[in-house]
Amino acid sequence: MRITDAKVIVTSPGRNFVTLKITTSDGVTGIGDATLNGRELAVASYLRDHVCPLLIGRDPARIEDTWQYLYRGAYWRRGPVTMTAIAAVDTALWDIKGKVAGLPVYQLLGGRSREGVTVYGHANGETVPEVLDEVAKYVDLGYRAVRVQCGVPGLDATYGVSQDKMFYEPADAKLPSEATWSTERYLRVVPELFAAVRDRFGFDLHVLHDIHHRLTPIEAGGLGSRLEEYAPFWLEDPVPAELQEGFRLIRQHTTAPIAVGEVFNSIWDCERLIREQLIDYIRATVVHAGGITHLRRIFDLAALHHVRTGSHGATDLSPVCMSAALHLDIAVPNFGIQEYMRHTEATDEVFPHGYRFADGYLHPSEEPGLGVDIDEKLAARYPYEAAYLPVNRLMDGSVHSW
Ligand code: EZ4
Ligand code: CO
Repeated sequence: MRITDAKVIVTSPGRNFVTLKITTSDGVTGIGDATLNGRELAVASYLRDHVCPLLIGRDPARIEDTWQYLYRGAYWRRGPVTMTAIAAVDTALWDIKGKVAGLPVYQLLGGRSREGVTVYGHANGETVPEVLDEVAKYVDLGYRAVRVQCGVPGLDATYGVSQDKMFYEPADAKLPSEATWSTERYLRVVPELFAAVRDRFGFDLHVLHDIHHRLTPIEAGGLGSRLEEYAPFWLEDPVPAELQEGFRLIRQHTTAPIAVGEVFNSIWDCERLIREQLIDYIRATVVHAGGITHLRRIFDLAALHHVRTGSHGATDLSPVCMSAALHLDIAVPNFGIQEYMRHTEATDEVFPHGYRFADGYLHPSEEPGLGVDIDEKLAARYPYEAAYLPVNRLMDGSVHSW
């Protein structure tokens, strides 16, 4: 069997998605997510212009060899664009392998380690009482874990807090919108939010919070220590993570569990974080960290160092990525939790999928392969629309960490 076709599909059913579809000489198809929020067309070009021509004629069964060929062969290693492109190929080849074997991909990864994949939803609101009402909706839906974010008093907009409640889309403008940031005000409101959530919902619910890389290590350590009495499940992205050593300082000041990695694209972004046990959850994803093959490698390293998984699962990761993530989540020994921001109906129609939510868990599809498809006719009805994430500035106008 040989690869006979590889094509890139860009579609925007409510938001942009890039998908790679590979076809074999036996007529088997596989798909992979290649969406990089706000830089979608760069990955589409990387695939179309530089990768698809190399795939034609290759044996689709050789997943590891193809990964190494694309990673080492390009000479230019790593980076979000490259690794997202490689991820798309890798994911599509796992999909094909599953279909050829007649097995869901998680069976090829060693089979089930658990009955379901615990997910967390996003509860956000401008004020603390608004957030509490949102948390209540998730509890009613059966969620066992909820991320809480609230507006910062005195700031116009806060990243992570949306107008739409049950569907949240952070890439909100054709050119980046701008928001103002104040660490002092933020640090005052978060403990109030946690106190109110624990007061109303008790301690059985897992409560998560995303700092979006906004603090310094010492600020994050201080916040973590003040939140410890509310038993946060994790504090996500406390600081920008280019400097892995920064997390050591956080560790010296708090036992609040730390999660990081949604912007990581290779094992080298987290090698020290994991090896020195500076984090508790690694949030790298199938789509941005080199596909199932490379993410499995990261997760295995993490397993040796008491680090559990907690993959990113926002709306800019398509149902193709979510399907792939669930096959890994159900199989790996050190799974922790999976983020789950539900997609809109338009997105779900373009990407019909077999995974389902029940009692706070997501369950991967039992179909051979990944159990997800793309409706190309429908996809063609939604052309690309430029959309970017907002930029944050401090009160004095300087650009702040994302
Ligand atoms: O900002 O997916 O934890 N989730 C998040 C997301 C990310 C977006 C970036 O593309 O932080 O909302
Ligand atoms: Co995040």
